[in-house]
Amino acid sequence: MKMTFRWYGKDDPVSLKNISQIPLMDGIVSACYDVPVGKEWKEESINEIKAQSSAHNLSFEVVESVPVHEDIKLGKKARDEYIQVYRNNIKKLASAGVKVICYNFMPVFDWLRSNLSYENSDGSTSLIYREDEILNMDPKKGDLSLPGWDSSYTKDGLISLLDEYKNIDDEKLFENITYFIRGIMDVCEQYSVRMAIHPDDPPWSVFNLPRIIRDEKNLERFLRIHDSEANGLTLCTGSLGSDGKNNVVDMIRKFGKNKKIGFIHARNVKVIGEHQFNETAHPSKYGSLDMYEIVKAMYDVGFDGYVRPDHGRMIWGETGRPGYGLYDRALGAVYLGGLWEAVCKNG
Ligand code: DNO
Repeated sequence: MKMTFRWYGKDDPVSLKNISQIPLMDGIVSACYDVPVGKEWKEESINEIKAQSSAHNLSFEVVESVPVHEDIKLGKKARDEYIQVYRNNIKKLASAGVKVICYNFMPVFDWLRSNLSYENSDGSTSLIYREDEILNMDPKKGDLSLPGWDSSYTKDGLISLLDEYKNIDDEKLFENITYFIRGIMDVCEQYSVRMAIHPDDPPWSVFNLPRIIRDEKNLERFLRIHDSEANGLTLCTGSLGSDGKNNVVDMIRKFGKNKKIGFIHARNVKVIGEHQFNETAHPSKYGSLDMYEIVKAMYDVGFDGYVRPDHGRMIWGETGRPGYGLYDRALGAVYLGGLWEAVCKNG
């Protein structure tokens, strides 16, 4: 496995120098974050990220994300143009040496949390999710400010977008994702790029929006759309694991064996109740997931893709982008690397 770290570019308070000093780090995961969804990325910008990371001895082989335009998810007429743009972006990224593209197919909102700085008893802060609090916020009134959300929507834009989804149920969304995948796979195969879809986070419907990338059955159905290494998963342990019914270890064994996992987001999460969870430090002791079993499953299936520690808590007085500070993620990376060394040595 190759250990990576997400880097948000020049404005990220976590520098490439910081990242390169983390033990066991092979590369970064990044993107042209300033390009609006549905627009082509510039070769110069992609190459700049590559040059900057190489200057710190870090590879740049994973992009997170190339976002999918809502018209594609909605199955609107303009989707063909946006798919063409997506194809062009895949080609440009492949030419710069990118091997894996992480993306998601969540309508409107990316990941959702009710509190971005919940104070733990030791004074660290975590991201947490309480569904009752989320449902008390009204996205149409603009009282929602969420970590993974494209905040460039105007209030009116958001209201009409949410209305458009009234006609989209799970089946329709599956139809639209099928159209998208079939529209890009030839380019991915030709350029040896692996698409790695990120699970919905949390993996259930929120605000009545359909969410389909959420459990083993649906992941299997998604993978059947096009059976190839180019059509794979970002196995995010924390997203899938926030639904106690998902068995993340089994999923890694099942999908990893068939070479369907290109990228793993490894983090722990403590399920508190139905649709309630806290993000925790990475070690098994703190959450509901057994990180040793997760890493063992990766090893047993011969996983040779990319891994990154995922959201960390804020510790030691650090401030910054929710979930994406330096310290706790760095501890997570080294912990995961330690587990990996142990399972490799034990065989
Ligand atoms: C959250 C991230 C997600 C992820 C996208 C992939 O921390 O894991 O925002 O990047 O869903 O498109």
